[in-house]
Amino acid sequence: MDGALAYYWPSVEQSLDPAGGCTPVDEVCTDGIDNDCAGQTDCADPDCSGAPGCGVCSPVGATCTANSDCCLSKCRGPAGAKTCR
Ligand SMILES: [Ca+2]
Ligand SMILES: [Ca+2]
Repeated sequence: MDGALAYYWPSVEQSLDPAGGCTPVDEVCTDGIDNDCAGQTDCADPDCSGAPGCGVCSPVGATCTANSDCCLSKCRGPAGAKTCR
């Protein structure tokens, strides 16, 4: 491209790119960036469902093995049959 186009290219390129310059890559669930350009960032992105650190938790009544499994951090009951309370 010649000098004039090279000068204007950044703004032209931006207008041509509907994602606003976002280059889709695999979502990284902990960086605060919408890596895959899908509009949801980190834990809000379905790609991060179940990812470590995304606060996926079991509701009351669900089976659990540790307090940290439960939204309310209460995993109670006999061994092997614990449920979130
Ligand atoms: Ca991300
Ligand atoms: Ca995303």
